[in-house]
Amino acid sequence: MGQVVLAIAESINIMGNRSGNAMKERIPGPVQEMAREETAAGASYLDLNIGPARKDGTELMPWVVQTAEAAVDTPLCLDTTNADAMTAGFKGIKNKETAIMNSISAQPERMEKLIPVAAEAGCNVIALLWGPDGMPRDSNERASMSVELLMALNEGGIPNERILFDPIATPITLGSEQIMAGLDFMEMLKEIAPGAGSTVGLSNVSNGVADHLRKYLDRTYLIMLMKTGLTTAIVNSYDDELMAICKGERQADVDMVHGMMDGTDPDPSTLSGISLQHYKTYKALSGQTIFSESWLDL
Ligand code: THG
Repeated sequence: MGQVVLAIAESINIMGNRSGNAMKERIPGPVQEMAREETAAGASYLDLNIGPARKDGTELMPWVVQTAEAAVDTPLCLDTTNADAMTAGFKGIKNKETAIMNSISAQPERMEKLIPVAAEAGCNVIALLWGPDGMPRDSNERASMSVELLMALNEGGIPNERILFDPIATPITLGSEQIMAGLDFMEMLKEIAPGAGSTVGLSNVSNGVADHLRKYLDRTYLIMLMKTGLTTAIVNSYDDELMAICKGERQADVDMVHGMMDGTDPDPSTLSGISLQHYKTYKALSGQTIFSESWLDL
């Protein structure tokens, strides 16, 4: 078995077909079925994403938490931008210490409200690189924002071992430079926050790309991030191939892509199937070929 990435399953969310309506109507069945499916697929955490939930977040988050906990023992990842809903969710949760707070960003009012809640719960925290003016623009801004978040979290009593940094992945449609800059930051993070973990919402990279093609980008991008030591990833656990990569079952593909990142260039005529998909997708993600939706056919 090779390098492993803990999977945070993303599909229980307010935008989803199956889960969205169930959450709004408070119907436990679909949420619990999905919690069992994601767990069976090998997820280490279940993301429970209620979005901003402006109207009823303080009721909805505890309901989703308790509904999931009644079905599975899998650790939960509470995902909302509503700080009051997050606080309410951690009040009602059974397994606080194994849970993840998703997320605390570098916005003063979010840090002030949520750091004490996380410290009290003793949970893990995703530190999201998102500030008062949105996303950091370059690696300097990323570094200073991560230091700012780290200091505030440490001062609030949350040790590095409890923090997962999320550099926020950018879509390939915005260009490969941004993607490679995100990977550079992941390397810097080891020195900025020794002992801290990391996470990335993989599907951000394929945002805006035709649905049937998205999984190829997400899979290769995960392998690229693994070279930087990524510890967790927010994934579609219904993609078996992606889960196999997370579980360390695709070491040959991992070795090939990591070799390409170090400058080796395999002969594509010796590749086929999934390894050829990784080869072509790496070339597009790294900017060696120009990205278009026909990148796999070329
Ligand atoms: N970082 C952190 N948290 C995050 C993100 C991140 N939470 C939200 C998001 N990004 C990750 N979650 C999802 C959930 C669903 C989808 C993508 C990301 C998704 N769903 C399919 C769709 O919309 O086509 C299917 C929906 C359905 O079930 O119908 O793409 O980056 N910290």
